[in-house]
Amino acid sequence: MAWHASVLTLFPEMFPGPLGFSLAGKALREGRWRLEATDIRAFATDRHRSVDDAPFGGGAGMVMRPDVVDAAVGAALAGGDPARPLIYLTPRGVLLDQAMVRDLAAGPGCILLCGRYEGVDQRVIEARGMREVSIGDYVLSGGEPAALVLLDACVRLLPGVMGLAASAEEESHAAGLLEYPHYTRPAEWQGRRVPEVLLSGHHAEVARWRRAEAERITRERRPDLWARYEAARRQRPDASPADAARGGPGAGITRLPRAAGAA
Ligand code: 9D3
Repeated sequence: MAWHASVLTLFPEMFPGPLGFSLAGKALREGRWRLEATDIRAFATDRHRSVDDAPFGGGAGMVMRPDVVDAAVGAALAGGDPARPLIYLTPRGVLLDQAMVRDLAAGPGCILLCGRYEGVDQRVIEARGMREVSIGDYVLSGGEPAALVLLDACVRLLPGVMGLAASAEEESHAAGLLEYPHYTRPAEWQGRRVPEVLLSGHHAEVARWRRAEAERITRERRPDLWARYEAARRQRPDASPADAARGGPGAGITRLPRAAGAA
């Protein structure tokens, strides 16, 4: 069976959205994965089709009703492999990372619940054993863009979506560093020259320059990744950092041992 994503949302028209284009869109049309967006409002029971209500304890905003959300989740579970993980996208969730993406992509698919308003009644989250996931420390207006991000990250890892060349190259970059900068023709553009070493044809020097640039950029921009990279290098001083960090592609980076204290 193809990898199966079910999205529960008040805005089903947002899907497939950007996932209908490029690699993900082609793979969707080829049947390499399947996407359904279900309108949570279809599970409302009262004549006003209400999906939310005021928060107990007072305060601003509205909360999505547990009975309506539970009915939508039940329908999604019945419409596919019931072993698919259930994920509630919420700013208070655990941070999405490439390890989670890799695990999800390796499974049967997922059921994604997108919140609107202040969020979903906590009891249905607990009753259904949902995993709460955030895509980063910034505030979105709803869970839908987060669902699109999570799905994009998973779908590109499915067999046959990216092609062998791209995935092999990604594996070989297994160093735990941000990428070095890229250049193409012309060799001079608006008075800016491409770094001379890249025109030299000296493959070993090109490789050394790229490694040095990747390290510099990582040190400057991502002290967190840099610390892990250096720790991995200290652990196996005679191995190449790529060997020390082996395990698969990261988030434009590559995979490293978990930082101390990480989940
Ligand atoms: C005023 C308190 N807000 C929490 C920071 C309430 C709130 C803001 C935004 C509740 C929900 C949202 C909508 N965001 C998401 O649904 C969401 C999200 C996000 O905002 N950032 C990062 N990841 C995610 S996943 C879902």
